[in-house]
Amino acid sequence: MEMTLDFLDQLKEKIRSRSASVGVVGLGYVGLPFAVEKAKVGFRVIGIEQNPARAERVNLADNYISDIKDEELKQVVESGYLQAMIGFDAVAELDVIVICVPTPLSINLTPDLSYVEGVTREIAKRLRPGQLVTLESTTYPGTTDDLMRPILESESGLKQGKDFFLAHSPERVDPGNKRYTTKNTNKVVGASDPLSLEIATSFYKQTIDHVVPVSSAKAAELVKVFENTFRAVNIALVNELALLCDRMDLNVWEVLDAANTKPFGIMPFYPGPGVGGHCIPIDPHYLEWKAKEFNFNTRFIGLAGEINRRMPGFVRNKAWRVLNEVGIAPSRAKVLVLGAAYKKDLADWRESPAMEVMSLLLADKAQLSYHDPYVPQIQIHGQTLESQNLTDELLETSDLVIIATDHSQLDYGHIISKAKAVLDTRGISRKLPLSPEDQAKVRLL
Ligand code: SAJ
Repeated sequence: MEMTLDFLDQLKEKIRSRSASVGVVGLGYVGLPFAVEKAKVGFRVIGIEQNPARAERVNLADNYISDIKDEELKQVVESGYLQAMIGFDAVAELDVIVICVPTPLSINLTPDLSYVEGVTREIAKRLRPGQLVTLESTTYPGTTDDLMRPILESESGLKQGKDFFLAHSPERVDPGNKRYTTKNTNKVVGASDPLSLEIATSFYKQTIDHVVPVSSAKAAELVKVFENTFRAVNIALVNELALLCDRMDLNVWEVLDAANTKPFGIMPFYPGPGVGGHCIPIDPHYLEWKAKEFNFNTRFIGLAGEINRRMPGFVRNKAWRVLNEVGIAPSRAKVLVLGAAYKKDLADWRESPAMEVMSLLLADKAQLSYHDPYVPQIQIHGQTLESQNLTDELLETSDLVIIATDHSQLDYGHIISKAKAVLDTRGISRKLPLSPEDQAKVRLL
């Protein structure tokens, strides 16, 4: 036990004095902001990134994450507190290693932990006594204890909680959120032995205002997957309501706006063209998959995913109904889609419902164009489409304008005044002072 306390005391002192060297594996929208926060307070941070272009951009302080202030990245890179490298050679010298790699889904909605497993094996080869390893990637309960721990222990011969320390602390990044950042977002930390929990909690407390310890890594993993399931299910609920309101010829936006006047016991969610991003459409299926091991069917998750995945097709059908009202066939229709990104004021168009809508429109032979101020180019059906300049001529010559992503910087009042017909899938137009003539052009989801 005294051996462990020596390692623990040394590591605690290094963390307290911020002389600990920190590795961050994966410099994406989670890893890079985390690395900058640690470097800002004086930790020496090594970013381990498999994409050479990204590593080079970090070392040139060429920022590619909109949630990071350019001058902060520049400051920590130029002062030598943050350096990116390819490969894992630095691992043996590090005191703390934080893993922030993707946890995607396979084509049939099953977890793909190949990144986590691959990184864990590389770390295991270089693991030494006195190190802390934490996993931040969103995953099913059991990944840290049942996948990572055996690899780390068997490869190194070291024991968790005695020689090295292992914890799970799920990332809680809301891309584009200007109010909640890495530093002021409460952080859950869980570990399956008390010493690992103690050291991981002290590590996170160095740069995060409020840390929430839980009793195990599994509990911490489940907290995050629950958070995203909560959103997926509630978004699906309002999407289902939109589908029903369409049948009942009721305005779902009016109903939800009125329901949200209730001062308690409700939370605003709104329908849309579907659910995008690399979290909400994906993470709940990690829990759905794991639950089957316990002969348990998480029906809410499956149903939410099914409803949310139906929305792009619903948008396409509504678009054809709008065009049909003016006698235009899909294959002859000039359709302008506003927004390719998965949600407003972001450039990320991966897993974007707008892309699914455009794909369906192309399959129906529509003459498609798009405009997105954040996304200059997209690839779809093997074609490359460029974002078109949003000119009055483009608006006036389009048979239908679909608002798929409600980027704040667009002038929707002007857009509607110039368009022939508008399908607003984000309800943005409902807040505008439109003339009766313009109001008549707009169909809401
Ligand atoms: N969406 C709706 N209706 C809504 C809310 C969202 O259609 O009422 C759509 C959005 O347009 C988007 C998708 O759902 O396409 C996901 O939006 P989101 O903001 O829920 O998800 P992300 O992936 O941008 O960020 C989320 C975090 N969001 C918030 O907490 C507000 C959070 O769930 C996670 O911390 C984060 O993903 C993550 O990394 O897990």
